[in-house]
Amino acid sequence: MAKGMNSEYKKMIDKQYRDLMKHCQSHMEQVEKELPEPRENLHELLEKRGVSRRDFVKWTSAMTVALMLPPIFKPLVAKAAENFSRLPVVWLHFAECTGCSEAFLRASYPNVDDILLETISLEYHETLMAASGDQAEACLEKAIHDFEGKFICVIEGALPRGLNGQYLRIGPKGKTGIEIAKEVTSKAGAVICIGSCSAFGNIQSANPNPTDSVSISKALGISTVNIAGCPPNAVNFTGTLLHYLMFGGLPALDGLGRPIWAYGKRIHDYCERRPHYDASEFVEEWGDAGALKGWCLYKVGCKGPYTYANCGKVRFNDGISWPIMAGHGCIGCTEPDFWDTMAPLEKPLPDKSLGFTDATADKVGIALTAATAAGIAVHAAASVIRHRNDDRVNKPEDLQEEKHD
Ligand code: FSX
Ligand code: SF4
Ligand code: F3S
Repeated sequence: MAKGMNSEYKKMIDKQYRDLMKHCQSHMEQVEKELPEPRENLHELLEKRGVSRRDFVKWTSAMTVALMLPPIFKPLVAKAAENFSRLPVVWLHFAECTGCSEAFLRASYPNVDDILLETISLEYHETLMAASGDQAEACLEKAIHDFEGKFICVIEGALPRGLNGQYLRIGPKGKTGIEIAKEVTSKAGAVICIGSCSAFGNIQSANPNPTDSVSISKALGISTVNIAGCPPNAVNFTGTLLHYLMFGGLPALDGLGRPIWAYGKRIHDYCERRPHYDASEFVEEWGDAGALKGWCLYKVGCKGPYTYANCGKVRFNDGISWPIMAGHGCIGCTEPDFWDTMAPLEKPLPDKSLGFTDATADKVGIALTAATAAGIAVHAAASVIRHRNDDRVNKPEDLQEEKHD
């Protein structure tokens, strides 16, 4: 009986994957018809930058797994990567440090993700484009006109609402950040917030927040995909764009608008120091014997148990290291309001300050892991383009309430 049920279940799963694959293939054919030819030949570029065919194949397998797809999708992931430079992107900067762009550009030994990001068809990016003033503004107007409904609007930075938005004026016409953001996002196919500033407000909105800075979703009342982190990891952005190219929709998101495939588990779950936490081996103060032995940083302020992100798995700086590996606890930079809620940075949180103890944090982790296991449903549900006013994503402020309850 149980055997019969298993084979029925397997048949059902196989069928769902076949349907998903058909959807993906037909969407990618559509992309090839509708969007301009790739600007770059990815394989030539990879070769030029010293990335071998074998590395690309390895990357394809890793990305397929990361996106929670079975191995049969590998050729489609590779195809989507080849089409990466077809996707028109308009990249806006508001109140931030540009560390997010920097983080994506500064790879000394670029991997496939870094090279893919270099190929994006950037129609407008204030920091990188040669044009300035009226010329730059004309580029922006042309891009949103030519690719209306098709381009991805990527946003770095929070929006100051104080003084009617006048803390931030940009360009020759002196438009406020809020005016520009409204204009551009209303014509975009999807809005992706890069970094915790645009996603949640970050340091700009920390107490006492004199400029009344808030996240994009709060300032404009729209839903956004939030690639959280200060700065975020390039891999999480690349994977999200690949998903968009493959399925015509954005991946399943958690209640804070973060892709579950990248933010579904806690830092604590991926941490190489976790065995020391479980064995109660803690660094008690900086530079002590425990620090030299690589013990757990919880007692010197690590917020890994409260923070959802894959930093330990994907790492930074060409995959070399990440904060905890470098010897500093996680400060919770992928969580909303972390400057206020995770402080003090060098001490553990009193158990009740986030409304849940470590035991309940574990339950949250388990619930999210269960959600990620439902991979097929995830992709199927996300196969419709997530439009601007889609209300399936909670606003960050709702989530704050939810999580802290
Ligand atoms: Fe914010 Fe990004 Fe931190 Fe900086 O632009 S997420 S302050 S790394 O640069 O927005
Ligand atoms: Fe790692 Fe921090 Fe968890 Fe310790 S508390 S295991 S250092 S994430
Ligand atoms: Fe941020 Fe913590 Fe990762 S501080 S970069 S979420 S390890």
